[in-house]
Amino acid sequence: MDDHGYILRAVELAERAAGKTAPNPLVGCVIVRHDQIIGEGWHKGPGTPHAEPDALSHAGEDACGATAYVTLEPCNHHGNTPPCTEAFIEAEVAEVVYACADPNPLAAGGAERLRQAGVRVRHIPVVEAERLIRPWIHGLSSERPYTYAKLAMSLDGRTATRTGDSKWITGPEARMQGHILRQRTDAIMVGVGTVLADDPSLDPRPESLDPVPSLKVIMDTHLRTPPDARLFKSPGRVVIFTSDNASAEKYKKLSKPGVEIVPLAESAGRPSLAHALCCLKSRNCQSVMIEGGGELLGAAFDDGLVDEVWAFIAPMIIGGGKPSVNGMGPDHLVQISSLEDIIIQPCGKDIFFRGVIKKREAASCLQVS
Ligand code: AOF
Ligand code: ZN
Repeated sequence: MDDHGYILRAVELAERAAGKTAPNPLVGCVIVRHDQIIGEGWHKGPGTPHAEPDALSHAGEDACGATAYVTLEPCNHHGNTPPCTEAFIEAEVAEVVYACADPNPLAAGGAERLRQAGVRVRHIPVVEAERLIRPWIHGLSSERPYTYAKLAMSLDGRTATRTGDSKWITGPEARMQGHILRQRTDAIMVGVGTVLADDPSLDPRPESLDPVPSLKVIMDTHLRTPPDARLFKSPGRVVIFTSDNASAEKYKKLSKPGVEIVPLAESAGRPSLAHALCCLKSRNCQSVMIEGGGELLGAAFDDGLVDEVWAFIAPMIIGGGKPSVNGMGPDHLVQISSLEDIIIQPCGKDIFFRGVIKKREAASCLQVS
């Protein structure tokens, strides 16, 4: 295996903790000697060892003279754990190869510290490693979580027919992949229209997968969520963002253990989405997936609140019907949300399309309500 291959292995390891490390980054590490992997590690969440000491603990004394491949520059600070730079120096690792520089001012400077101690250091940028930490990097400078817009739609961008018939547009493979994507995010958000139309469980995990429930979030201006909705029965806490003048009686009916109702000032007749996202950040959500419906996704795009799109596109034309993204949309093409770093893959009979929104002015919590 070459340098790139070892970094990709470290990315693969880091991915195992996707959706579990907030507010920390996903990080993976492999330690290699004589072209053999002698230790593998990844960060499993706040308070647990960083990827590097995890990998070193498996390599043991063989780490002396070895090369360590890390997806992120080793940290150089005493945080929850001691600096990873010191762990490498102590283990007498000969070389450290990292894929992304650490932009966190608290922990940065690891490469320099290692060089000073006589360790060879190389920086090899790898796009898969950069993708891994996009939500975390976003979080270092934003007051809201990184947001994914998930679309499941026909080729003409519809999620239902004119009469609302919508089951199923995408196939079982796409739905399974959708569940896997749900696991990667700290919260799954839907509008109340989707709750009323589909009664989704928003269960992030099919039974076969290891369960760590994401937060289930509903945008519900008038508290129309039925108290017996399926999403209250699946694992995970629920947050309902509502208007600050929602009915007290409905509020009482929905108040139960594991459910938090957050009244927010209205913006354009509904609780401000930007404000709701900021509230989620303060509840340790690094990433949020907005699943629908078209109204909520439209508001998210209109307000410049989407960072990345995950779309499942079914090979069918519905015509008329319900658009996957509603809202106003911009007046001119120069203002549209265009995508970069595109990935397109077949997914059963459907196509999976993923892309990152090109940067626009960030909406702030302070501009809203
Ligand atoms: C991680 N896991 O595997 C690596 C990190 O507060 P601490 O001690 O957990 O430090 C968190 C910072 O350490 C983090 O923001 C990043 O800059 C650096 N590297 N963090 O959580 C890891 N390698
Ligand atoms: Zn560290």
